[in-house]
Amino acid sequence: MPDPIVSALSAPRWPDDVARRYRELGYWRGEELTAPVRHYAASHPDKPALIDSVGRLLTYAELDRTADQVASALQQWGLAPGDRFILQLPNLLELVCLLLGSVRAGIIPVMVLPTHREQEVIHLAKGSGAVACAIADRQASYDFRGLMRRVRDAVPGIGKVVVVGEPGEDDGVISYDRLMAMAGPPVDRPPVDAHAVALLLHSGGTGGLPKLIPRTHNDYDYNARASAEACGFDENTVYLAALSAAHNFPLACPGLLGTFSVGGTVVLAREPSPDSVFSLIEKHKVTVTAAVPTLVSLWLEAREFDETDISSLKLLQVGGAKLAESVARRIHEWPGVRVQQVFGMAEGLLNYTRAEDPIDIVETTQGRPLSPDDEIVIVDEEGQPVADGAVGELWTRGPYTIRSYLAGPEINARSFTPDGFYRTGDMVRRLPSGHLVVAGRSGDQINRGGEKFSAVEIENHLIDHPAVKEIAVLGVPDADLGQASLAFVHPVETPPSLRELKDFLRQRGVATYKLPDRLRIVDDIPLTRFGKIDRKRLALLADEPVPS
Ligand code: OOB
Repeated sequence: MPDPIVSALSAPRWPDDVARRYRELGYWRGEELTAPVRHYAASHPDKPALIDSVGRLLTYAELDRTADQVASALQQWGLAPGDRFILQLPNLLELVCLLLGSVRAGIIPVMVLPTHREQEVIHLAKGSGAVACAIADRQASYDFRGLMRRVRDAVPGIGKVVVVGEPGEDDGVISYDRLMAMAGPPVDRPPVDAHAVALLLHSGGTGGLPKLIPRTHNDYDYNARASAEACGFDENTVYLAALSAAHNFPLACPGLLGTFSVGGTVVLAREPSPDSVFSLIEKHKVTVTAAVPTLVSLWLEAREFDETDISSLKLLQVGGAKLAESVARRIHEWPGVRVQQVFGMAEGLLNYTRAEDPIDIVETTQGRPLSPDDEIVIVDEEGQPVADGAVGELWTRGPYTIRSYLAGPEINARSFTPDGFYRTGDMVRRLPSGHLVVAGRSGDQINRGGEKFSAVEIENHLIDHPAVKEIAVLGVPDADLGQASLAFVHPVETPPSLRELKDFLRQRGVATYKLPDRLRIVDDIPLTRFGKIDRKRLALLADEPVPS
């Protein structure tokens, strides 16, 4: 019987006539995603392509050669084109080399965040049918080898692990250096089909755990290249990846891949603390970086006491969660820095404010679509278009927005319309200029400082806690995070403490950012007439003062 994941990965993703149109319009170039690195290796071999936080540097020629060596080594190691390969690494040179090398070899990287734990990694590993993974030995005192051992107990199909650092003694585990020693001389590989899936991203999650997002060479190349153009990137761009490069925003919006598409230089920050970021900006004359609003607030605060020379910085992209106008204005007090709002999603659609937009548009909207062929509809609860300027749910399709998840038919039927629009779950309104303003979200997704997760996922765990009779988790406004998570618990008898609930989730291997920030004990959980948690009434309850 054919493997259902392989069949789903090789299914056509856009209708033939639509795909033809995107090719004719030049959005899809038919090139492999790493082609720009090859191109600049030929034309500008000595240009710095990649620098990490400890100053290791690869020129375009070196990066291109290393990507080829990784491709060869992965094949020698036993991976074949089409195999899925989990990358869970901090922002290290090796992450970029493994990513480019696997894409070149037709091996499909599965981008997993370093903050993910057993629950998420096991889910993404099973869903992708992964056979190998790459991790760091430790990051910020957390031991990823232990995590991977537990993941492999649950997903025995992961036969191979490559560790950047100390590999340990487990079966099938080797160090990055040993992997690279397997590389053979360059070989002619058959050309990669640009319509094929190049990599798998993951969604923030609604209605449960994250979903896998298949991005093709064609669409992701366009995503990165068109973004670079819209954001004014060129060969003088020095882009600092402060956020985890496994995330779509720093990876391709325009991020690393957008910088490579114009022959610029990428600098990797191992962690996004103000000290590390400001000193990297000073040292490498960084011109642009990207952050979520909570991180920007942290940088703004730190800047009050900081004297590092960051005058090279010209553009600060902010996205992932809504940027408050007041914060946008504070950034504009930094000399020479322009803000760009980015409202994007791993599923595709990207909205950017542009350099030529008036300042109030930049400070108060989340931008307008990247592509002339991004189709946008804003609909009411019946799926009918709302009046101009009214708030509704954003549906979209276009040359870099997926038509289906790597998931079962029920999930896809819920997430996409029959004519291929992705139902984003984002509530927006559109200005006459085409700029979108994000008004909130429908459904159960919580956006905690840019890190998204499904309330339902956490509810499904906490209902198993012995002290919990009924449970609901809700995103509530929070001055620092934008949204914090509040757990409403109807207890069996003695109410559990917040600490107990957090420990319970931690023991189950749930990522830390998903643990509830606050707890409210209640006598019952309001339900809709369909028996679902009534999140609207809960939001009203959340606003009420806690009874003393
Ligand atoms: C980015 O991607 P994801 O997949 O982690 O999250 C997507 C969701 C959106 O559907 C929206 O709910 C929220 O994050 N979001 C924003 C936003 N940018 C994203 N909400 C309000 N204002 C914004 N500027 O978060 C992402 C992907 C590419 C570029 C930038 C962000």
